[in-house]
Formats: sequence, structure tokens, C-alpha cells
Amino acid sequence: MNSYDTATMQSPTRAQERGLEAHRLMLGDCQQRCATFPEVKSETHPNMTNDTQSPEMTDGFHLVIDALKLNDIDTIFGLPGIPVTDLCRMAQAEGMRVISFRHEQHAGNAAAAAGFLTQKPGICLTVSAPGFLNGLTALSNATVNCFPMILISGSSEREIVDLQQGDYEEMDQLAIAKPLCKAAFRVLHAEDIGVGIARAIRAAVSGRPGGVYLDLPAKLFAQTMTAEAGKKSLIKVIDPAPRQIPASDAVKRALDLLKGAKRPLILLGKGAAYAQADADIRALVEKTGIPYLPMSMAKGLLPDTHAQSAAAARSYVLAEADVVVLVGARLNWLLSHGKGKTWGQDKGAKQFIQIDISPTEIDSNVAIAAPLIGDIGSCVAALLAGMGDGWTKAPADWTGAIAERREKNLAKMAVTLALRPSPMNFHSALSVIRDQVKARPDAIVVNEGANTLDFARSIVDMYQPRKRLDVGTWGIMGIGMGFAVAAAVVTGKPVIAIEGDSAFGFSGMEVETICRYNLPICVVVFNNNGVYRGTDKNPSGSKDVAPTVFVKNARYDKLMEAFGGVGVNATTADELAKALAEAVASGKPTLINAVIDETAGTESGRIASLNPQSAVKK
Ligand code: FYN
Ligand code: ADP
Repeated sequence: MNSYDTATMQSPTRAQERGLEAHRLMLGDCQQRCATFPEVKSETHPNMTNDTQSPEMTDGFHLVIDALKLNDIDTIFGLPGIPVTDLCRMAQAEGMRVISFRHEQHAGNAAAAAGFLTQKPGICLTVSAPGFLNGLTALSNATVNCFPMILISGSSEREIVDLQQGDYEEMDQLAIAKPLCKAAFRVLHAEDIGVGIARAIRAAVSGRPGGVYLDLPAKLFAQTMTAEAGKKSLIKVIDPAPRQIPASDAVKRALDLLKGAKRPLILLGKGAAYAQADADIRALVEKTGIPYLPMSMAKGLLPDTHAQSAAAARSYVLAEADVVVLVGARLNWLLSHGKGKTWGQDKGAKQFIQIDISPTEIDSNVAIAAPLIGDIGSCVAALLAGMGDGWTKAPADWTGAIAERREKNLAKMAVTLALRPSPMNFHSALSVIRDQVKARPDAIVVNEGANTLDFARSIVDMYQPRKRLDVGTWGIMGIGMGFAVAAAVVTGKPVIAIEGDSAFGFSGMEVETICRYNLPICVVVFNNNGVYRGTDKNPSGSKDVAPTVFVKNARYDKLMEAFGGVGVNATTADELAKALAEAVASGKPTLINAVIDETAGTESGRIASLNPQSAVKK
């Protein structure tokens, strides 16, 4: 019997009562059906208890936990409540790490980040309807970003939900989740829990990773079966993300195209970071001598200080390159859809080699001359093998022209970063964080905001793979504390969360979670008194402040102190440097309120062009 003993419970919770009642009804239903159709008995519920036998029993609660553990899933991010409170308790009692959040969206974001970092689906557990919906944004974001996660939500009575008779937290969650994630399943019988979890794991991590929804109705949890049959019903998923070897003619096509390139470029996306093929990716870059551009979450796959990094000459290389090798990066809005001015539309057509696990990604925006479909590890290994030893390095006039521009930009940036204005601006504050990350390259950086994101992306160099987590494909705000908690929990490394003051607000209450689990997270809030900046005025004459303005001179550090963490108000770069170094060294939960010049930000950072402009002048 599992170690969580129901005899130790004080009195049944509402969830248990509902579950037991459901169980009684189900047994009654089964007995009735079996009486009418005797042959159904063994087929339908072969392992149900009856009054004359007392074999060791298990139930839905324990089968869910056992199925996860059997598949090496040891952590649940979630929020307890009807009908999953006991599931949280029992999972903890059974040795799983259960990290409880203050809002499901952040638990979901944590699960997504855990999935990205570990290649195992991160688990988010929520209550029904509203809890499920709160988790759904994270599930959807995970799917868009190709992060594997499973949102497991309890749900209300199917019979009542389907007849819309008004159950507690009534919602047809499966139907709602389906279009917003990669796959969605519901389990109705305890003996199907093993299959349900196995299908969810496979769907999350195989092929293009993504979010999976698993609907577990309340009555499932208390359904019982013999422990032996229960154990047999579980599935250990073998090879959940099978390698996908590229076709040899596709490899040859790609190499032939690359061979003729005069101005080749490698573009590394977060798919390349996820793939954990770090050594081969580095070998590909170094063997070919091709300049590379990392997308934000691919920073650190090779150190940002690498001589072949073209990050500081971004516009130049995108416009000038003739053959571009996309490695786990999509030609979406972040890459101007592969066309137009950014890609040097007047300079002749680009040719793309695209490495991706998803065949339908190819040609989604522009024609791809050489698609290479497979997992990145296998594709890059195949390219390396096909190149042999005599591969000619990228032309020197091309790499030289890039180096010249890069050095110019780096020198210009160095001058700006050395300035110590008062109050601090984004550059001076970020230069401090840049130095700290250089000193602790194993630290994980979480980054969200507008200006805080855009400046940090180019200023804070990364040195190791998968050390940068940010707003990703959607440019979503609110991932901050969820991602930070996951990073700390799954890696045990120090985490530095670089947060715009607006972005921080979405998940700020989770500093209590950070303190409760005593996680080595230092949150740096770039406080410039508002969204983008704090200087907007309300032109109407009413007493409300402008929509982008917050309370002036707020002390976010006090929020961390309220829960026993360390709070620091930093008004100079020196104060920020000291507080940050102490936080990273001590591992104590810390929040630094970095006071930034309220005039320093620009509207929407570097993506202001996405703001529609009113044609009406009033
Ligand atoms: C980059 N650059 C540098 C360096 N690194 N200069 C000096 N030193 C260093 N280390 C240069 C680089 O060459 C670019 O200049 C410029 O800095 C910006 O580089 P970045 O940030 O890489 O490129 P860019 O153009 O901003 O990238 C486009 C983008 C990016 C769409 C990929 O903006 C992005 O990821 N945006 C996400 C925004 C988001 O999601 N926001 C959340 C919502 S905010 P040039 O070469 O001269 O161009 C809601 O309001
Ligand atoms: P970025 O935003 O960094 O450009 P994207 O999220 O747009 O990155 O692209 C990631 C791409 O990587 C997706 O198209 C996805 O299908 C692909 N991908 C993810 N994991 C793998 C993998 N293991 N092998 C191959 N492709 C992968």
C-alpha cells in the first residue's frame, strides 16, 4: 500500500466526499450493468473491489502519482484546491517535489520552463474551471514556444457539465483546451490513467515539443482497483522523443548549397538550445568558420564573446548573407518573416537551409531551398559527417567585414556601459548585471519587460547553453517569477531575474513562493515608474494618472522583505553591484529595487513599429 494512509486523514474533504460518492455511484452503475449483462463484469472493471475480497488496493490519486514517477517525473508545479488538494499532499508524501504557487499561470510558466530546461514535460496541476483557465495561458505559451509541458486539471462531474446543469466550477475544459495546445486527453477510468499519462508525455516531447492538456474529472481520483492490476496498468514510456534522422539526400542538398555560399550565416534559435546538441552545434560553427547569430534564448550556446558571433552586427548580416542556415529558429515576426528590408530585399534572394523537426514549418514564410527535417542533434551530426575534414571555411572578406562592424559596435557599447549617470539608466544598471553574469556564468538569467528586455538582450552576455529564459515567441509578460522558480528548482543554480517594473507586476506575488522555498533567486526590478517610462501625462485634466504611469518611487524591495527575503533599494550602480554579488553568493531570496531614470525608456523598446498609429489628429 502506498505510504499515504487515508486513516491519518482527519475527516474527508469535500473532494473526497465527492470522489467517494462518485465511486459508490460508479460501483453501483457497474454492478447494475453487470447484473444485466454478466459478461460485462470482467471486461469493464476487472479489478474493482467487491465485498468478499480484500486485496491490496490503489486508487486514482496514487495511480496518477505512480504513473508520473514511473516516467521519472519528480516535480509538480501547481496550486491546490478542489479536487486536487489531496493529490498535491499525496504526491509530496510519495516523495515528489510539489511546488505550490499563488496563481496557476505562474505554476504553468514554471512547468513550461522546466520542460525547456530538462526535455522532460513540466507538470502543472490546477483545480477546475478558473484554475484551469489560469493555467491555460501558460500551456498555450508553452505550445507556441515549443516547450514540453502537461497541464493536469481536475474537472467537475461530466454528467452535470455536459448537460450544463450548473456544477461547481462547471466547464468543458477538454473542448476549450484542444485548440490551444498540441494535444488534449481526458481519463475517465482509473485503469486508463497509465495510458493517459503515457500519451500526454509522448505528445509533449516527441516531434516538435509542446503543451498537452490532461483532464482528470474529480470522480476519477477515488476510483479503486487492486494494487497489482493498477501497477500493470501503468506504462513506462520507452524512447519518448525518438531521434529523427534526416534523409541523406536532404543532407547532401544542404551541403551543396552551403558549399557555394559566399556570405553564409548560421542562425541559432531556441530549438537549438532545447536540443542539447551543444558540442556538435559548436563544432558546426567552428569547423565552417561561419558567423552565427543567436536568437535570444540561444544566447550562450556558444559564448556571446565568441569571435564568430555576429550579434553586434545583426542588421548587417541579415541584410547581406546569401545562404542562411536556420537551426531551430522559425522565420516568424522576430525574424521579419524572412523577407523585406531586414533581409536586404534589394540585394537578391536569400537561400535558406532550415533544420527543424517539424516538416510543416518549412516554406511557412518564404521558400526554403534546402529543408533538413529531423532532430537537431541528428541533423547537425549528419552535416558534420558529410563535411568531412576538408571543408573550406567561410570567405575571409565576409567574416572580416562582420568583425569590423562588430568591433565598432562593441567599442561604442563599452563607452556607454562605462558611464555612471545619476539616476541610473538601463545601460549602467545592466552593465553591473553583465559583470555579475560574467563572474557566475552558471547563473540563469530570466528577462522580461520592454526596454529592460531589449537592452539586456544585447548587453548581458551569456556564456553557457540554456542559461537565458525570456518572453519568447509571443513577447509575453508575466513569465518572470514562474520561470525563475523553475530554473532554481530544476538546476539549483543562482537565478537573476531582470524585470521591468511593469513586467514584474504580473507575477510579483510569487516572491512569497520564492521565500517559502528559500530559492536562490535575485529579482532586479528596473523601476522607472511606469510601463516603458514614468513620464506620461494625462492630457484630460482629470486626476487619474496616465495609463502607463505607476505609483512614483515605489519600493518593490519591501515586497520581498514582507516574506522574510532580502530587500535592497539601489540608487547607484555600486549599490546594485554590491547587492547583486551578495545575493548570488548567499543564495538568499533577494529583490533589488533598481531606481532607473524615469525618462530613460522608449515606447515598446525596439518593437515600437508594431504599435498602430492613429490617422486622426485630435
Ligand atoms: C547586439 N548589438 C550590440 C550587441 N549586441 N551592439 C553592441 N554590443 C553588443 N553586445 C546591436 C545589434 O547589432 C543591433 O544593432 C542592436 O544592438 C539590437 O540588437 P538585437 O537586440 O539583437 O536586435 P533587434 O533588432 O532588437 O532584434 C529584433 C527582435 C528583438 C525582434 C528579434 O527586438 C526581439 O527579440 N524583440 C522581442 C521584443 C519583445 O518580445 N518584447 C516584449 C513586449 S514589449 P543593429 O545591427 O545596428 O541593428 C511590449 O511593449
Ligand atoms: P527562436 O524564437 O529562438 O527563433 P523558435 O521557437 O522560433 O526559436 O523555433 C524553434 C524551432 O525549433 C521550432 O520550429 C521547433 O519545431 C524546432 N525544434 C524544437 N526542438 C527541436 C529539436 N529537438 N530538433 C529539431 N527542431 C526542433
